[in-house]
Parts: sequence; structure tokens; C-alpha cells
Amino acid sequence: NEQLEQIQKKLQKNITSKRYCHTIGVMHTSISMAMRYGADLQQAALAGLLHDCAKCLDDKEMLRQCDKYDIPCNKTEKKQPYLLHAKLGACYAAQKYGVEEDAVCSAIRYHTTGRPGMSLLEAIVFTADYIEPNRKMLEHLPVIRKMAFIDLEEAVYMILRDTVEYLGKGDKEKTDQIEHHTLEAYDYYKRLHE
Ligand code: DGI
Ligand code: FE
Ligand code: FE
Ligand code: FE
Repeated sequence: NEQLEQIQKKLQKNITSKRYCHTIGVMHTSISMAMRYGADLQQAALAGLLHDCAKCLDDKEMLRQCDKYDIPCNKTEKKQPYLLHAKLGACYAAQKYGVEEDAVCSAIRYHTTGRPGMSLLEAIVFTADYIEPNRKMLEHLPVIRKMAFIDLEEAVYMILRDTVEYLGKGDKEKTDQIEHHTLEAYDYYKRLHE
């Protein structure tokens, strides 16, 4: 539709072609999951399309833009500015791409770390980002892809478990790099899973 088409045109100018391919994959996957779980299809398309709209900035520019838009950055984010593309992306969606629904901006905001008790749309975009068809193959990807259409909260748990493991839980230096939202989300979905 017209809203999506306009945004696609603008987005294509602001991110690399590889990132754009990923983004289209996340959009279609989000729409499919919204069909499965009864979420709003237009919101799922918008959030999928725009989730990485602030991704293609270097660290310095990321911090500068966050400063410009009064986005607060914690210690972990200052150390790993790429984490900020989620917060900045939510802000860009509203301010540069004319998204009016808070639900869409929130799904963009939490797409990297997740959070405890995600909304349906947040959980869909978080999962779609991980499973979209262009993602490079990870060990558990086939089973997570299947689970995403069977039990969404179980799929979220599997993604968080692999992410926390990948980021090196238990290893002090690496644990410092994990955002509190990621760890809190992991604990929350682990409890649901048990
Ligand atoms: O932007 P994408 O690459 O499409 O995906 P994303 O925004 O989900 O980012 C994925 C990367 O972020 C992946 O390498 C794992 C990492 N990540 C997720 N949670 C955390 C994290 N990195 C750090 N340092 N801390 C986190 O809590
Ligand atoms: Fe991202
Ligand atoms: Fe992700
Ligand atoms: Fe992404």
C-alpha cells in the first residue's frame, strides 16, 4: 500500500542494500507471524520495515544522533553504540517516517534486547528479526523458525537463550556487555518455559 511504498523508497536511501534485503525479509516474516497470531498486519509490516532504519551509522554518529534527539544512553550502550540503533530507530520511525502508533515504535525500540512481558507485536518483530530468510545460518535456526509459528513465547525464549549464551554469560567481562533488558527478558521467558 501507499504508506509502505513511500517508506520503502525513503528507507532505501538511508541504509545499505544488504540491510535493506534483511529489512524486507523481516517485514514479510512479521506479516506472516501477525497472520498466525492475529496481530495488526499493517503495524507488523511497518515495524518490520523500519526496525533497522537507524542501523547504518558509525559509533560516533550513533552517539551524536542520540544526543541530538535526547535519547538517554547507559554505560553498556556507550560501550557498544550499535545497541542504540533500536532506540534511535524508534525515534526515527516517528520523527522521520511519520509513524503514529506507539505500538510500532515500541516494537522497534525492543527488537534487539527484547524485554520481560513483550507485547504481541514486540515479540513478533523480535523473533522475525532472528528468523527472516536472509539471516546467516545459526545452529538452532531451523527449529526456532518452526517454533515461531507454533509457540511464540517458546521461540522468544530460544532466541534469548542463544543470544545470552553467544554473548558469554558467566564470563564477567562479557556479561558487562549484556543489556539489563536482555537478561531480564531471558529470566522472564525462561520462567514461562519451565
Ligand atoms: O540489527 P540486526 O543485526 O538485524 O539484529 P539485532 O538488532 O537484533 O542485533 C543483533 C546483535 O545484537 C547480535 O549480535 C546480538 C546483539 N545483542 C543482543 N542483545 C544484546 C546484544 N549485544 C550486547 N552487547 N548486549 C545485549 O544485551
Ligand atoms: Fe537491529
Ligand atoms: Fe534481533
Ligand atoms: Fe534486524
